[in-house]
Amino acid sequence: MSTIDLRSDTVTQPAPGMREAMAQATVGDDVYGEDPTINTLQAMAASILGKEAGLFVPSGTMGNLASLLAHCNRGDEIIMGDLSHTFLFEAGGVAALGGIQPHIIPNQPDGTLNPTDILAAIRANDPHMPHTRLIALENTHNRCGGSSLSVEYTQSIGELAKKHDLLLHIDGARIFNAAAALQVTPAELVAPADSVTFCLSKGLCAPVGSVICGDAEFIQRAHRIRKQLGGGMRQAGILAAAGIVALEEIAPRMAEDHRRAKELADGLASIPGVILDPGTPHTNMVYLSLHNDVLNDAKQIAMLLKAKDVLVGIVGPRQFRLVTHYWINSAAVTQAVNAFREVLL
Ligand code: TLP
Repeated sequence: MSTIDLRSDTVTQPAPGMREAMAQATVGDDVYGEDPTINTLQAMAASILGKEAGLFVPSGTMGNLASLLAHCNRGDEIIMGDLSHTFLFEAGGVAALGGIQPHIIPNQPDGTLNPTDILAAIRANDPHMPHTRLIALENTHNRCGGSSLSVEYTQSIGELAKKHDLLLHIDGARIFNAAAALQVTPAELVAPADSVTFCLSKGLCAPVGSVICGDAEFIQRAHRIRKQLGGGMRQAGILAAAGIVALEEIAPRMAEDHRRAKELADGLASIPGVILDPGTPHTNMVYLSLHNDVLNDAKQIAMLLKAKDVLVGIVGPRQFRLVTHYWINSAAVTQAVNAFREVLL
């Protein structure tokens, strides 16, 4: 029996066709801008996201970091959610490496930032204060259940940003999931943003990489910063080749992962001891907690599930995140639900 890995969509093995594309990729020195496969991927990504240019980077973390460093100066402030990935899980990179101060406001349960909170966080033009430079959104919002931010909401924040002379960055690690869930194009979702990072190595199944998109002048600055961060890769077209397959073949099938997440949530809903988060799943993530009657905590339950070849993400003392992806089919969903039923007996 093969292991059912629901810890994240980052665990995805390359999809069929990727290894072959990688083996056949034409490559060059990308620090010189001479890798044709990377150039193709960047142009494809920019065109899909409706931006002028793209930049291949090794990870989502570097994509966000290089974008934010390209936009901000030391002492600037970024308004971001208290549950955002950049605030919680990127090792404080913007502060440590950019001297940029995160100004944290509450994420609403649906992943949005309240415009009133944003307005209250914008600093006055006063030499005592940091300079507010940028608003950062996340779509889909990982810690808010994988929820999607709508086109209308993003537009309203884009307008607010413009009005106050601020920039807008979107951590769109899973923007293709958001687009599928909302039945809109990724370009519509990021139109108001000055920059966006999306990941090839999550639900899109590529082994490595993310792409930053924005206008050509911004991408030029991000390119230099990528080099400063040590992310200037050489014949990395081998990696980009998998990214091209991801955009052509995997991006169009995101809704399938969302259907599987729904099957998973429906199966788990009938198990005593499981409390599903309200509204879960919004996309490819199922968030759930253990009922107080369950004596084991999340770590113990995860170990019991592991013994049944089911791996789950632990996100709190009694809380789990289960993520569906290309390698989770209906049989895997059934097996995972059965495993939960057995360990929660
Ligand atoms: N998220 C990972 C973990 O770090 C939590 C996961 O398993 O979901 N933005 C968002 C919204 C993300 O969820 C992640 C990764 C990143 C950025 C960072 O991407 P990588 O791991 O490529 O640096």
